[in-house]
Amino acid sequence: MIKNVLDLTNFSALLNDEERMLQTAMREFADKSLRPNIQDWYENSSLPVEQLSPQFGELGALGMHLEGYDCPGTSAVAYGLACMEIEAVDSGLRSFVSVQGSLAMFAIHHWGSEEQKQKYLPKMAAGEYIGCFGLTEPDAGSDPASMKTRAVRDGDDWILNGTKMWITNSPIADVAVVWARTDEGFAGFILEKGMEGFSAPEIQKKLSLRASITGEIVLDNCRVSDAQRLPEVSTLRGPLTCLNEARYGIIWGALGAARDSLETAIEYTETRNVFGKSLSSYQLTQAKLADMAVELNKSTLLALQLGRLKDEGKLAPHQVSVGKLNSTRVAIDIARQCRTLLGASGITLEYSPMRHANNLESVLTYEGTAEMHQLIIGQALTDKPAFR
Ligand code: TGC
Ligand code: FAD
Repeated sequence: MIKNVLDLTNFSALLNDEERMLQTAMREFADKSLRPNIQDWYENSSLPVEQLSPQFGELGALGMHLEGYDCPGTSAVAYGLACMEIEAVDSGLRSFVSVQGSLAMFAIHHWGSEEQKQKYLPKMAAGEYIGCFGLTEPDAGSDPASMKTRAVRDGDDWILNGTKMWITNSPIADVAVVWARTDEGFAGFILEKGMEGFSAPEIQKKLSLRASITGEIVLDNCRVSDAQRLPEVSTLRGPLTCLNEARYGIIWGALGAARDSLETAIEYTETRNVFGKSLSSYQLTQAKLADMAVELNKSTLLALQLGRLKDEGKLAPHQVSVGKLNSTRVAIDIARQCRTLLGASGITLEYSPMRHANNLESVLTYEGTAEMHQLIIGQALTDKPAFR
């Protein structure tokens, strides 16, 4: 009997030693330090980020594939595998790693000045500073070009006004990369906790991604020096370049949630007796398991192909969309189908599939909704942007 569902395509043989080693280390950390606590974190909607952040830092999971500034500089495939292992526990945990490394740190690494990189990146890589990334607004989600947050120049400073919404980790962040409209186009600013005119109230009562802290960023005449502006950005290319990175991590991460759901369902159907024999011995059950395993294996091979392209520097944004759209759709379908196999037991926190399915509602929506990725792929196929 196959124990690892990805053995159906001998996936592991396609990885190199370093990648396998990093994956094992991340899985061991996840099993020891994350999995035993996840039910409580999810139920209480209270992730101890300040405690976890240095642990992720020590493991090298923050800014994992960035070069220099105390970042590990691993391959994109190794980073993807880490996302997979972390999200196999919970999407909220992978979200923490994505927002820290692929959004906040990447923005500074890619678009920041040397001084900004030296000041922030080593502390963020160590998990000493927690970062967030504010692009979405109450009335501008899929269409960030319609953002209302405004930065106006005032001598050597800028004055920022506006509200960002649904921002992972904003209530506890030490460093917030915030995007605003200017007279010239768009700009990114590195804001710090405690600045006058900066507040970040938490958003409560979430039914999804409960093991993750989400908030607003309210800027009320927030004065910030020009030295805190990311100097290399003046168009939306700035934030959208960062999104490519986080979307890439989701391609792998969502499949971790799917794998964990499937493993949970296989184990459950072996031990659950219905009509006199184990649930796993019925053809209908096996058909469901087989279809899910095939989808998961195909999707993981796609993730690897996209990861190899990224490591060669050849991954185009629309190819990231192919992976993000596929992984999130496949994962949410698998998590829901696994829940059916668990019957009533599946609606409790004791089993992971429904928690994963609830989380994947957010994962399907953030980092570009499924519809946005269809439109990005549609544009690549037809040369006709159909967003507006
Ligand atoms: P458009 O006119 O096409 O482009 C504006 C400028 O950006 C460039 N560009 C990109 N650059 C890099 N990567 C990409 N993927 C890019 N897409 C576009 C483009 O070349 C242009 O540059 P320039 O310098 O020539 O001006 O932009 P548009 O306004 O038509 O928008 C296109 C669209 C709809 C695809 C884009 O707005 C989009 O992707 N919308 C979805 C928004 C989104 O994904 N938001 C995510 C917020 S962050 C988040 O959700 C974090 S979740 C937490 C977690 O990950 O755990
Ligand atoms: P809308 O843009 O209002 O979309 C609503 C519906 O309309 C969707 O189905 C969408 O696909 C559809 N739609 C929109 N435009 C079109 C069109 N042209 N054609 C057809 N259909 C269309 N953002 C950040 O900046 N930073 C974060 O850290 C962050 N973390 C998040 C954490 C969580 C838990 C969640 C849920 C969201 C987070 N987001 C974050 C916000 C996320 O990126 C947005 O929710 C997402 O981009 C969608 O925007 P919206 O919610 O405003 O939906």
